[in-house]
Amino acid sequence: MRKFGLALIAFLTVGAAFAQAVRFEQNTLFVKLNKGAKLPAHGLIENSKHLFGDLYELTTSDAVLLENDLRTDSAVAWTEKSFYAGPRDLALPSDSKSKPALVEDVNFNDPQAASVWAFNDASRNGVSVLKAYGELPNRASKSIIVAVVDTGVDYKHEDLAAVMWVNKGEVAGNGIDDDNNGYIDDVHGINTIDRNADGSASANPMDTHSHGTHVSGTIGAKQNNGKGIAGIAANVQIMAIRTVPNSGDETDKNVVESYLYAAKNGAKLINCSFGKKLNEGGMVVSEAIKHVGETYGTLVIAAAGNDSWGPFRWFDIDTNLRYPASFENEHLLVIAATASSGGLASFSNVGVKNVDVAAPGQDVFSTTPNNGYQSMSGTSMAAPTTAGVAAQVLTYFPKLTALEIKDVLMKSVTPVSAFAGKMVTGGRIDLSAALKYAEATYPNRGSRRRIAR
Ligand SMILES: [Ca+2]
Ligand SMILES: [Ca+2]
Ligand SMILES: [Ca+2]
Repeated sequence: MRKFGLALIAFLTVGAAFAQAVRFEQNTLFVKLNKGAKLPAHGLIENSKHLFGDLYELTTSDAVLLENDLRTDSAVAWTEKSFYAGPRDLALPSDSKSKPALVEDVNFNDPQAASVWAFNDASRNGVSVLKAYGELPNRASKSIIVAVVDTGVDYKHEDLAAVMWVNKGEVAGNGIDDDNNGYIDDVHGINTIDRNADGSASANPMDTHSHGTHVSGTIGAKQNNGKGIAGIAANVQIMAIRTVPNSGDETDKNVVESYLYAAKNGAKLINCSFGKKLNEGGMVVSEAIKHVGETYGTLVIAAAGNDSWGPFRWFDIDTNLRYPASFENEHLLVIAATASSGGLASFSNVGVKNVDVAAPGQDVFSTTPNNGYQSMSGTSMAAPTTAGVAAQVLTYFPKLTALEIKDVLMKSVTPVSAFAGKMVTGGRIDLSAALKYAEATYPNRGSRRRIAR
């Protein structure tokens, strides 16, 4: 059975690779220069944009010809095209048969908060959200910006409008880049899919799918507003970046731009509930993740992917690579999905090297566009559960570096025997334990202590 399964998947993958290998943006080429080298002049370079370090994004009429010339230039370390991810379904419908029990003793006034089963204690397979709110650190709370790089966000949703990031230096709708960050009218974020005539990202990140809105509610839906649900994090701002088309198929160029925009504009976490099978180069996106981690203290949290089913369970992303999840990159936290019964969600990818932790991702109840609420399933939902926990820890420990917040989340997991050998930690994240671990291990990274009255 196993042998048959491998043969079949090899067949499917070869077909997919053949169809997708040639799909890249004709007008974009990334170039990494050797240290200290200058960008060579070339007639096919129409525009050059410095990204960071020795990395440039070139605009050209012919990426293939330009790459052929530049890759052998003595100034050039490597070149890479901007590849498409390939179309795919973004999330799985929830299985109504597995509807989780309502959470008991919810003390938020939000009418549907009891449907967020991740709030349960570890003994009930949750991430101890309610428990953590009963024992908050004796520290001041700082607002944390989380970038949701996704299909966009319904920033007018009744349970999200109040938690949207607002770019305070930007005046909406006046056609001017008031804060001079390179983006006109970017009040809640940017849209890298729908670009202006000059090629710059547009300003409206409205969700025309539902994926990004669902992800956002899990992280930070407004607590105690008498509406909808409660997000995991209390003091969070959602930065909306529309980069994943409704059909999947995001490009490396847009992903890199999203990461850089998020970090430069203050996001400490980037939720990345997407991934792809092919990565012909794979260097630019990984370098961007490292750059935002090292330079801005921004951690990228990525979904492990949903390829497990039937004979392909458990689908191992150490050997069947998925990107960004399979990058060997310490500035990346990769999340598997759990079910409310406590086990791994049947669709979740695994990988003892490339998957770090697990978090609730099946039957996750959250916000959808037009003031809607719905259950969805996927590692796409496990990543924002983790981002919400991370944001709530950073609220009290805002000076943690990207590697330190990753360390806190990984060291404080609840071990689950069935997860051993399937991910680095073999456990499910836990907010209560993470806050205690941060207080014990990184007290100097905390906000000021409150004075007891
Ligand atoms: Ca601006
Ligand atoms: Ca403006
Ligand atoms: Ca609410």
